[in-house]
Amino acid sequence: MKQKIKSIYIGIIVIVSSLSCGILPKSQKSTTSFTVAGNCEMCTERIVNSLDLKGIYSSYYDLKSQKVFITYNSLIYKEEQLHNIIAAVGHDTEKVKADNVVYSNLPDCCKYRQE
Ligand SMILES: [Cu+2]
Repeated sequence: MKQKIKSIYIGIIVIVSSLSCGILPKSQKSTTSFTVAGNCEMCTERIVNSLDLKGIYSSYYDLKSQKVFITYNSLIYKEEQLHNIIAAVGHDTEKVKADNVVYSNLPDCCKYRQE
């Protein structure tokens, strides 16, 4: 009898630990921050809006320190993709440079590169 109860307990432990160890699909919440060039409030808005995507839970851009902070689902995005998303709207990141054509189309107040 005692042996039976013991094996039930072990069964429960195995089920619970396999659930939490990823046999079921799960969302993987990750946080990152990296340098992004910007110049004004419009840049802040543009950067944050570009990250308004499914699988990105929150984003914040600090103009003063030129840093972006992102909480995202790492099963959907790799960190490099986040760099590409921001560069695509015209802002250089520490890893990806924005396309010159996209950059030149930014309003003058947003031109952060030194000529
Ligand atoms: Cu701007």
